[in-house]
Amino acid sequence: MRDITLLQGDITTMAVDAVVNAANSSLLGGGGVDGAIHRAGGPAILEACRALRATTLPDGLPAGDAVATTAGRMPARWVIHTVGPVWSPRDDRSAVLASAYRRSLEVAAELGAASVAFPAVSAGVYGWPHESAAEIALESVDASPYEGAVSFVLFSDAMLRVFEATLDRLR
Ligand code: AR6
Repeated sequence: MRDITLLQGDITTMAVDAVVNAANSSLLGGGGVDGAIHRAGGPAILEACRALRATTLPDGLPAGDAVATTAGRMPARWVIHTVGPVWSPRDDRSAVLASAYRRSLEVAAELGAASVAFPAVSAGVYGWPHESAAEIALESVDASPYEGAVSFVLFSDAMLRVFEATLDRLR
């Protein structure tokens, strides 16, 4: 496995080139990490998202894709907004979640970002079971050709432990 750093904390404080936002397709804000990023970065992020909606993304950002904006007042330079799938017990949406990670790292490479921090995409409001969310996250990052540094910043100690156990198992 490639080197992946696991940390517990608030992603909005991270001094990395790009922080990834677990957004929704509207790109116009929400709760969870999305709300925290917009609060910490200030109005410049929403302004940039509105500009995307007015130009290249009139229908919003589809699940599994990613797009970058300024990080406003956060220490990071960019926010890479991605949209994870909503968990479904009937429908296997794992490929969409994997795509959210893969596309985020493609955008990071296009930006020239040397370091990227991810939250656990889809593992909050979108309801993805934590062990599965961690496994898809770590495997997708491992499979990506992105050459920069990748970290996961998990909000709770419990989620950090899930990611640590999963990483141990995959190694
Ligand atoms: N830093 C790091 N992780 C965080 C932070 C933070 N500051 N705040 C929350 N988390 P969620 P989703 C964790 O719900 O499931 C939004 O309303 C959180 O504990 O933010 O992809 C969007 O607008 C969880 O482990 O994202 C969408 O509508 C993880 O981040 C919807 O929620 C992801 O939880 C997206 O849902």
